[in-house]
Amino acid sequence: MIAVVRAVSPRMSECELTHFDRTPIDAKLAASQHEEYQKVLESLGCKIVEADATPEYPDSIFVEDTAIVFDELAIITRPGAASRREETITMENTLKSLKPVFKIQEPGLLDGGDVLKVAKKVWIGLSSRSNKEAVEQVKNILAKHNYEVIGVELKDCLHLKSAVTQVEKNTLLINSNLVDRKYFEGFDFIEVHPDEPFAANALLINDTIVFPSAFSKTLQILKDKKIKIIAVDNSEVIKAEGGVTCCSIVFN
Ligand code: CIR
Repeated sequence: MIAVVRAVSPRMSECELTHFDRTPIDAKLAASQHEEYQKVLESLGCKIVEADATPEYPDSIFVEDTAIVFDELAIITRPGAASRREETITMENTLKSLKPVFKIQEPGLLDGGDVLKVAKKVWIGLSSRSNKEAVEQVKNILAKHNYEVIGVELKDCLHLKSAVTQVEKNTLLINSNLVDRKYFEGFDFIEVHPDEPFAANALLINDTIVFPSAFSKTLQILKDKKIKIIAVDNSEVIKAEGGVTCCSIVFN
Protein backbone atom coordinates (compact mmCIF):
# COMPACT_ATOMS: atom_id res chain seq x y z
CA MET A 1 0.00 0.00 0.00
CA ILE A 2 1.14 3.51 -0.80
CA ALA A 3 0.12 6.66 1.07
CA VAL A 4 0.77 9.88 -0.81
CA VAL A 5 1.17 12.85 1.52
CA ARG A 6 2.52 16.38 1.33
CA ALA A 7 4.26 18.74 3.75
CA VAL A 8 2.18 21.30 5.66
CA SER A 9 2.28 24.78 4.15
CA PRO A 10 3.59 27.51 6.50
CA ARG A 11 0.59 29.52 5.20
CA MET A 12 -1.95 26.94 6.45
CA SER A 13 -3.75 29.57 8.55
CA GLU A 14 -4.85 31.21 5.25
CA CYS A 15 -6.77 28.05 4.29
CA GLU A 16 -10.21 27.98 2.71
CA LEU A 17 -13.06 27.83 5.25
CA THR A 18 -16.70 27.21 4.36
CA HIS A 19 -18.63 26.12 7.46
CA PHE A 20 -16.11 26.96 10.20
CA ASP A 21 -15.04 30.28 11.72
CA ARG A 22 -11.37 31.13 11.42
CA THR A 23 -9.35 30.36 14.55
CA PRO A 24 -5.56 30.56 14.82
CA ILE A 25 -3.76 27.58 13.27
CA ASP A 26 -0.26 26.67 14.40
CA ALA A 27 1.45 25.41 11.23
CA LYS A 28 4.42 24.08 13.23
CA LEU A 29 2.12 22.03 15.45
CA ALA A 30 0.26 20.90 12.32
CA ALA A 31 3.58 19.70 10.88
CA SER A 32 4.43 17.64 13.97
CA GLN A 33 0.89 16.19 14.06
CA HIS A 34 1.27 15.35 10.36
CA GLU A 35 4.50 13.48 11.13
CA GLU A 36 2.75 11.41 13.80
CA TYR A 37 -0.10 10.70 11.36
CA GLN A 38 2.42 9.44 8.79
CA LYS A 39 3.99 7.15 11.41
CA VAL A 40 0.53 5.70 12.06
CA LEU A 41 0.04 5.07 8.33
CA GLU A 42 3.45 3.35 8.20
CA SER A 43 2.54 1.20 11.20
CA LEU A 44 -0.54 0.08 9.23
CA GLY A 45 1.61 -1.05 6.31
CA CYS A 46 1.72 2.03 4.06
CA LYS A 47 4.82 3.16 2.21
CA ILE A 48 4.89 6.97 2.41
CA VAL A 49 5.37 8.82 -0.90
CA GLU A 50 5.74 12.59 -0.62
CA ALA A 51 4.29 14.79 -3.33
CA ASP A 52 6.43 17.89 -3.94
CA ALA A 53 5.89 20.51 -1.26
CA THR A 54 3.84 23.51 -2.40
CA PRO A 55 4.24 25.99 0.47
CA GLU A 56 2.53 28.70 -1.59
CA TYR A 57 -0.82 26.86 -1.34
CA PRO A 58 -2.30 27.06 2.21
CA ASP A 59 -4.47 23.94 1.83
CA SER A 60 -1.89 21.75 0.13
CA ILE A 61 -1.63 19.28 3.06
CA PHE A 62 -5.10 18.10 1.99
CA VAL A 63 -3.85 15.92 -0.85
CA GLU A 64 -7.02 13.81 -0.88
CA ASP A 65 -8.84 16.55 -2.77
CA THR A 66 -6.43 16.53 -5.70
CA ALA A 67 -6.79 12.96 -6.99
CA ILE A 68 -8.80 9.76 -6.68
CA VAL A 69 -6.91 6.54 -7.18
CA PHE A 70 -8.33 3.16 -8.19
CA ASP A 71 -6.51 -0.13 -8.78
CA GLU A 72 -6.71 0.49 -12.53
CA LEU A 73 -6.06 4.25 -12.84
CA ALA A 74 -5.88 7.65 -11.19
CA ILE A 75 -8.10 10.67 -11.80
CA ILE A 76 -6.65 14.13 -11.20
CA THR A 77 -9.47 16.32 -9.93
CA ARG A 78 -10.39 19.90 -10.71
CA PRO A 79 -10.91 21.28 -7.18
CA GLY A 80 -13.99 23.39 -6.56
CA ALA A 81 -12.03 26.16 -4.80
CA ALA A 82 -10.07 28.17 -7.38
CA SER A 83 -7.31 28.74 -4.80
CA ARG A 84 -6.67 24.99 -4.73
CA ARG A 85 -6.67 24.13 -8.42
CA GLU A 86 -2.93 24.27 -8.98
CA GLU A 87 -2.25 21.78 -6.19
CA THR A 88 -3.12 19.15 -8.82
CA ILE A 89 -0.03 19.85 -10.96
CA THR A 90 2.45 18.31 -8.54
CA MET A 91 0.00 15.50 -7.74
CA GLU A 92 -0.13 14.56 -11.41
CA ASN A 93 3.68 14.43 -11.44
CA THR A 94 3.64 12.11 -8.43
CA LEU A 95 0.95 9.74 -9.69
CA LYS A 96 1.87 9.43 -13.35
CA SER A 97 4.70 6.99 -12.65
CA LEU A 98 2.34 4.81 -10.56
CA LYS A 99 -0.95 4.64 -12.53
CA PRO A 100 -2.44 5.67 -15.88
CA VAL A 101 -3.66 9.22 -15.25
CA PHE A 102 -6.96 10.78 -16.39
CA LYS A 103 -8.14 14.33 -15.63
CA ILE A 104 -11.41 16.03 -14.79
CA GLN A 105 -11.98 18.72 -17.40
CA GLU A 106 -13.83 22.05 -17.28
CA PRO A 107 -16.77 22.50 -16.50
CA GLY A 108 -16.30 19.54 -14.15
CA LEU A 109 -15.46 20.35 -10.53
CA LEU A 110 -14.40 17.66 -8.10
CA ASP A 111 -12.75 17.49 -4.67
CA GLY A 112 -11.51 14.03 -3.68
CA GLY A 113 -13.10 14.59 -0.26
CA ASP A 114 -16.43 14.13 -2.02
CA VAL A 115 -15.56 10.65 -3.24
CA LEU A 116 -16.32 7.60 -1.13
CA LYS A 117 -15.26 4.23 -2.59
CA VAL A 118 -16.25 0.84 -1.24
CA ALA A 119 -15.38 -2.14 -3.42
CA LYS A 120 -16.84 -1.37 -6.88
CA LYS A 121 -19.17 1.43 -5.72
CA VAL A 122 -18.22 5.09 -5.92
CA TRP A 123 -20.40 7.77 -4.31
CA ILE A 124 -19.73 11.41 -5.21
CA GLY A 125 -21.08 14.25 -3.03
CA LEU A 126 -22.76 17.07 -4.93
CA SER A 127 -21.27 19.69 -2.63
CA SER A 128 -20.23 23.30 -3.15
CA ARG A 129 -16.95 21.80 -4.52
CA SER A 130 -18.12 19.00 -6.84
CA ASN A 131 -20.71 18.97 -9.61
CA LYS A 132 -22.77 16.66 -11.83
CA GLU A 133 -20.45 17.22 -14.80
CA ALA A 134 -17.61 15.70 -12.80
CA VAL A 135 -19.83 12.75 -11.81
CA GLU A 136 -20.47 12.08 -15.52
CA GLN A 137 -16.76 12.36 -16.33
CA VAL A 138 -15.84 9.89 -13.56
CA LYS A 139 -18.51 7.49 -14.88
CA ASN A 140 -17.01 7.69 -18.36
CA ILE A 141 -13.43 7.26 -17.18
CA LEU A 142 -14.40 4.18 -15.15
CA ALA A 143 -16.82 2.75 -17.73
CA LYS A 144 -14.57 -0.15 -18.75
CA HIS A 145 -13.89 -1.21 -15.17
CA ASN A 146 -17.34 -2.12 -13.81
CA TYR A 147 -17.75 0.56 -11.16
CA GLU A 148 -21.11 1.96 -10.19
CA VAL A 149 -20.88 5.76 -9.77
CA ILE A 150 -23.61 7.51 -7.77
CA GLY A 151 -24.15 11.27 -7.21
CA VAL A 152 -25.23 12.08 -3.64
CA GLU A 153 -27.08 15.16 -2.32
CA LEU A 154 -25.53 16.70 0.82
CA LYS A 155 -26.61 19.20 3.47
CA ASP A 156 -24.56 21.64 5.54
CA CYS A 157 -21.13 20.07 5.16
CA LEU A 158 -18.03 20.58 3.06
CA HIS A 159 -17.60 17.13 1.55
CA LEU A 160 -19.32 13.76 1.35
CA LYS A 161 -16.62 12.29 3.57
CA SER A 162 -17.40 14.92 6.24
CA ALA A 163 -20.76 13.09 6.46
CA VAL A 164 -19.98 9.41 5.89
CA THR A 165 -16.97 7.07 5.72
CA GLN A 166 -16.32 3.33 5.88
CA VAL A 167 -15.20 1.91 9.24
CA GLU A 168 -15.55 -1.84 8.59
CA LYS A 169 -16.09 -4.01 5.50
CA ASN A 170 -19.86 -3.45 5.59
CA THR A 171 -20.23 -0.60 8.11
CA LEU A 172 -20.39 3.14 7.55
CA LEU A 173 -19.89 5.86 10.16
CA ILE A 174 -22.46 8.51 9.32
CA ASN A 175 -24.13 11.75 10.35
CA SER A 176 -27.61 11.17 8.87
CA ASN A 177 -28.44 14.88 9.28
CA LEU A 178 -25.89 15.64 6.55
CA VAL A 179 -26.48 12.77 4.12
CA ASP A 180 -29.39 10.37 3.63
CA ARG A 181 -28.83 6.70 4.46
CA LYS A 182 -30.91 5.74 1.39
CA TYR A 183 -27.84 5.99 -0.86
CA PHE A 184 -26.06 3.23 1.04
CA GLU A 185 -28.54 0.35 1.03
CA GLY A 186 -27.23 -2.93 2.45
CA PHE A 187 -24.69 -1.31 4.78
CA ASP A 188 -24.79 -1.24 8.57
CA PHE A 189 -24.50 2.21 10.14
CA ILE A 190 -22.93 3.77 13.20
CA GLU A 191 -24.20 7.30 13.92
CA VAL A 192 -21.79 9.94 15.19
CA HIS A 193 -22.51 11.32 18.65
CA PRO A 194 -25.00 14.23 18.33
CA ASP A 195 -22.54 16.59 20.06
CA GLU A 196 -19.95 15.85 17.34
CA PRO A 197 -21.62 16.51 13.97
CA PHE A 198 -18.31 16.47 12.04
CA ALA A 199 -17.00 13.21 13.52
CA ALA A 200 -17.96 10.97 10.58
CA ASN A 201 -14.54 11.20 8.91
CA ALA A 202 -12.49 8.06 9.64
CA LEU A 203 -9.66 6.61 7.57
CA LEU A 204 -9.95 2.82 7.20
CA ILE A 205 -6.73 0.99 6.39
CA ASN A 206 -7.09 -2.81 6.27
CA ASP A 207 -9.18 -3.47 9.40
CA THR A 208 -8.18 -0.44 11.51
CA ILE A 209 -9.46 3.11 11.46
CA VAL A 210 -7.39 6.22 12.06
CA PHE A 211 -9.66 8.58 13.99
CA PRO A 212 -9.35 12.03 15.67
CA SER A 213 -8.90 11.88 19.45
CA ALA A 214 -10.83 15.20 19.60
CA PHE A 215 -14.13 13.42 18.89
CA SER A 216 -14.04 11.48 22.15
CA LYS A 217 -17.77 10.71 22.34
CA THR A 218 -17.91 9.16 18.88
CA LEU A 219 -14.58 7.43 19.61
CA GLN A 220 -16.24 5.74 22.59
CA ILE A 221 -19.22 4.66 20.45
CA LEU A 222 -16.79 3.10 17.95
CA LYS A 223 -14.85 1.35 20.73
CA ASP A 224 -18.09 -0.06 22.14
CA LYS A 225 -18.80 -1.48 18.66
CA LYS A 226 -15.37 -3.19 18.77
CA ILE A 227 -13.98 -1.18 15.86
CA LYS A 228 -10.15 -1.30 15.81
CA ILE A 229 -8.93 2.29 16.22
CA ILE A 230 -5.73 4.29 16.30
CA ALA A 231 -6.54 7.75 17.65
CA VAL A 232 -4.54 10.74 16.40
CA ASP A 233 -4.36 14.36 17.52
CA ASN A 234 -5.15 16.43 14.42
CA SER A 235 -6.41 19.61 16.11
CA GLU A 236 -4.85 21.94 13.53
CA VAL A 237 -6.26 20.04 10.55
CA ILE A 238 -9.73 20.14 12.15
CA LYS A 239 -9.49 23.97 12.48
CA ALA A 240 -8.77 24.08 8.72
CA GLU A 241 -11.99 22.09 8.09
CA GLY A 242 -10.01 18.96 7.29
CA GLY A 243 -10.11 15.42 8.60
CA VAL A 244 -8.06 12.24 8.70
CA THR A 245 -8.91 11.10 5.17
CA CYS A 246 -7.89 14.46 3.65
CA CYS A 247 -4.21 14.25 4.56
CA SER A 248 -3.27 11.23 2.42
CA ILE A 249 -4.26 9.22 -0.64
CA VAL A 250 -3.96 5.54 0.21
CA PHE A 251 -3.99 2.90 -2.53
CA ASN A 252 -2.52 -0.41 -3.65
C1 CIR B 1 -10.70 23.40 2.08
O1 CIR B 1 -11.65 24.09 2.41
O2 CIR B 1 -10.53 23.04 0.92
C2 CIR B 1 -9.70 23.00 3.13
N1 CIR B 1 -9.58 24.04 4.09
C3 CIR B 1 -10.12 21.71 3.81
C4 CIR B 1 -10.14 20.55 2.88
C5 CIR B 1 -10.48 19.29 3.56
N2 CIR B 1 -10.41 18.21 2.67
C6 CIR B 1 -11.18 17.14 2.73
O3 CIR B 1 -12.09 17.07 3.56
N3 CIR B 1 -10.99 16.19 1.84
